Amino acid sequence: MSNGLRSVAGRLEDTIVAVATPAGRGALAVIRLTGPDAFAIARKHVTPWPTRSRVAQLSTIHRDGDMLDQAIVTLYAGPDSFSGDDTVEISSHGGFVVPVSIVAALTLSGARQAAPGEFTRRAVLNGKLDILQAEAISDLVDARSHAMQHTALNQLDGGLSRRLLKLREDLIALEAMIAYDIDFPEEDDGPVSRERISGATDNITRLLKSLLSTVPAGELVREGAVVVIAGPPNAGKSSLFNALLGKSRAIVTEIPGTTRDALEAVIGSGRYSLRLVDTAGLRETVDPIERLGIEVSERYLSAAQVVLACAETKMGIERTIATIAEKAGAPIIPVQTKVDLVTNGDKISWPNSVAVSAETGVGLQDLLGTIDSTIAERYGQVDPDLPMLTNARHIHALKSALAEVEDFERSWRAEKLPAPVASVHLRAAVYVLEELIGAVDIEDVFDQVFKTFCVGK
Ligand SMILES: Nc1nc2c(ncn2[C@@H]2O[C@H](COP(=O)(O)OP(=O)(O)O)[C@@H](O)[C@H]2O)c(=O)[nH]1
Ligand SMILES: [Mg+2]
Repeated sequence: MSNGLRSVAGRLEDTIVAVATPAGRGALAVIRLTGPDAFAIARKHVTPWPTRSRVAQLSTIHRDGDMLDQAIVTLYAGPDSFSGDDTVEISSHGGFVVPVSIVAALTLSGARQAAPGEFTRRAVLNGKLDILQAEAISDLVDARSHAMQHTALNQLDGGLSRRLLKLREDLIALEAMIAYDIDFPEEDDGPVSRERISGATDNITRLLKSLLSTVPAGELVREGAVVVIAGPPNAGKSSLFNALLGKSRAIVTEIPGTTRDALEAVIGSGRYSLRLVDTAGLRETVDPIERLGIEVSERYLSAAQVVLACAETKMGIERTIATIAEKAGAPIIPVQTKVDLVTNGDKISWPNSVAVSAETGVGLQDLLGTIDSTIAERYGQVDPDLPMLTNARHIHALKSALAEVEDFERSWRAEKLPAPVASVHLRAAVYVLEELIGAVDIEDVFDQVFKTFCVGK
């Protein structure tokens, strides 16, 4: 099936159409039509036809004399459109009937239903976006947290692409130095100094490593932070879990029984999405944690980014912390539960502790804020200038590029391999980057050799 889609999606001469908004009841829907015949096809159904590109026009949408809607129609003449081709955007009324009837009319006049992602794919093929930016669009649509939103927007803006293009240029320049060394060893200037080559190699290695250093933070952004709720039975953990789900404006997913011993739900509240984990219940066990009367999902404890140590009393919290501290490397937030029942004198106030009531909602917002800042403090300290790696494809490519550059460096320093053989690793690293950004052009190396070294002198 995916092959079938790909072969259809490859046909650039087709004019494609789709409803860009989710199906269902809604005030408006957006229908997009793009391709070489977009204007000719739409014209049969839109009256009056907009006289200018990029100016919204209220028109009637019709089919065979039948009125389908009154809608706002905007033309984008290629190449100044998202896809690069002539594009018509119709903002119609929403709902189950209107948008579909308009698409049907356009299809009968020659447009084809777009395959998933086909508008963006065209944008890439027409050079409007690179592959990384196209991926960013999908990340933006899938974003479950502000952090993911910002990371995707940075990537869409070309933040990552620029870094990788620079990296590729640096690698090609290094290849050129080696090539010069190979081709003109008897030049007056002598071969390129070993220090210069080592320096350039170090720079490249450093940049690759700094990009890869964002992987843990990027993973957190993409996957969400695992927040484990621990404490004695009856402490109010499940109530807190439910109250936090209710509190967060966006419950993204609820995953019952991801493991048999815990409930997990993803909520988006602050910068990060949180994967809240509640221990489902106490079972007969020889597990020392449970024998001590502390409920916590062991399986999640080692994966936790934050642990909430919940109990009604100071002693209960201390005991919980003592039990889990050695098992969890993650920061622990002491949480006093059921504060609606606690008299003022018994309220605890340690640094970073939070008092909550699942019953009244007191402290819940505070707790979400503390979780957010704890995560940011512990895991979010990455260079804000660095684009964050959140995509497995990117991480894999940059790791292989780094491995190639390190292989080059080793054989170059050891002077074990002749330069032409060592430089094979550089070529491989360049190729990996080119695949990553979707541009493969070997001619660049030659351009660089001539440009940098004035061979004609
Ligand atoms: N008054 C009050 N009761 C609570 C609160 N949170 C939980 N409870 C009660 O405490 C009992 C145990 O709660 P539960 O969430 O099941 O605790 P768990 O065993 O730690 O998951 C239940 O009867 C809850 O109604 C709270 O904030 N205020
Ligand atoms: Mg419970």
